[in-house]
Amino acid sequence: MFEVLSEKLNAVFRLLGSRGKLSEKDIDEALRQVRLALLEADVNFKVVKDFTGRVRERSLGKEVMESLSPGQQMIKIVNEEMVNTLGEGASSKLASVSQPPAVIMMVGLQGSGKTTTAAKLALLLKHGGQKPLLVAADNRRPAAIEQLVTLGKQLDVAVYSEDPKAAAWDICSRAMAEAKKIAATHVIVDTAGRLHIDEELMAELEKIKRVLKPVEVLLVVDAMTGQDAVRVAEEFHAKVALTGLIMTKMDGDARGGAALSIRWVSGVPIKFMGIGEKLDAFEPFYPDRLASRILGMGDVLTFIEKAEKTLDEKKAQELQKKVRSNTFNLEDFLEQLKSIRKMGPIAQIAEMLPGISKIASRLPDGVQEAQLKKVEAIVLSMTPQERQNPGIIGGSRRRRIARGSGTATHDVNQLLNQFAQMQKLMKMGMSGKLPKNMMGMFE
Ligand SMILES: Nc1nc2c(ncn2[C@@H]2O[C@H](COP(=O)(O)OP(=O)(O)OP(=O)(O)O)[C@@H](O)[C@H]2O)c(=O)[nH]1
Ligand SMILES: [Mg+2]
Repeated sequence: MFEVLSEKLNAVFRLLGSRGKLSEKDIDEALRQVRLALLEADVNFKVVKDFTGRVRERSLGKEVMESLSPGQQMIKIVNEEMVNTLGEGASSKLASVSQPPAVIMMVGLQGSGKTTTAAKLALLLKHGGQKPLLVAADNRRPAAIEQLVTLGKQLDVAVYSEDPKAAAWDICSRAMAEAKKIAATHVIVDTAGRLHIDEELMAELEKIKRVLKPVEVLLVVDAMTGQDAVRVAEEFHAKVALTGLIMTKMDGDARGGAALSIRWVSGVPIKFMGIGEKLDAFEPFYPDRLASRILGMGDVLTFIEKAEKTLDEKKAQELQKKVRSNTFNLEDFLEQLKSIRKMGPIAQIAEMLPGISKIASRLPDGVQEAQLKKVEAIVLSMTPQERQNPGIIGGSRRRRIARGSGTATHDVNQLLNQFAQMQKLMKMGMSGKLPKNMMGMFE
């Protein structure tokens, strides 16, 4: 996601971080490079100007100039102002209603991902214990109705559809009756898209809106369309009063311009993002997480969430207990390793981790995987006693383990040292950040 921008900003940061003191000239030079990187990523020029202006003002203030590590302070400010640009404090939660169902209307241009996203949102709600009803109000193409019906079947979510000859607003009003009948908690309405914004499309959307009285009108925008997406958001917002944005195709090679400009320019919060064609490739939008991803600080929080989902509840609790009582041993470590591998391709996980994300891109394919295998082999070559109590592993045992696992004694030493360090960290009460520490072993 936004690799080029990330890389350029990181180059600036590396330079900044290595400086002892910063002069006004240093700050301006760094900001000039940040400005260039943002403009090259197709970020709206007004957004860039505002952003660098805020960073400059704060960087020249006491908090940076008088601090011990001015470069790092400045990086912190860049991070904070980027979060601010992306919509600090914006809630990605859907509005709730006192009388269900909550109606969510999906609008957007053709091919932006409305139908797919409607299904993704339904799946997310279903996983959250809700009962969504999908409504096929795109009667312009019979295939569109078919598409939604198929998706609904796939997800086991109810879909309301009719003969495409009926008017979209009539379909919607009957869909509402159906929603009451089946006691749906949410009604997600898929509407027709056009290649361009036109009067007819807007008139239809306004009419549907009057019938549905939605709590959410979500504009689905394709992140790959850059500044066009920003313009589309402004126009839709002026006509149908949007409550939120969903950025799709964030997994593609979008440069970042749309995502970084759209909130600031339109004033509408981004609520979710689509990160793939699969129906679970969908995430609530967190400005702070995206900012740290762009800035190459890794996305520890997303990673932890992913880890938590994979680890089953009970195991997680056991683990917590062990960490707290400081009886976490190499056997538990191996268990952890296996669950980390269950989460998906290591490269994808690595991208979310601080430190690793930077080196991951430079490693040839397969090295990460090989690293994990090596650690696994070493642990498997230990006896159960050794795994439970690594303290007993002296020189001759280390040599035996290295031989048994096809590694060098040096590898075994390194693993044991890092494990000891991790235990120390855990003792210091960093138990909440377990996955990060685990992966820290491979840095
Ligand atoms: N890679 C990727 N593809 C996506 C994402 N969201 C949607 N798509 C793809 O984009 C294409 C268009 O998606 P649709 O959901 O049909 O778009 P739509 O807005 O309903 O299109 P119309 O109904 O024709 O206006 C499909 O091939 C989707 O699989 C995403 O987050 N990532
Ligand atoms: Mg569609």
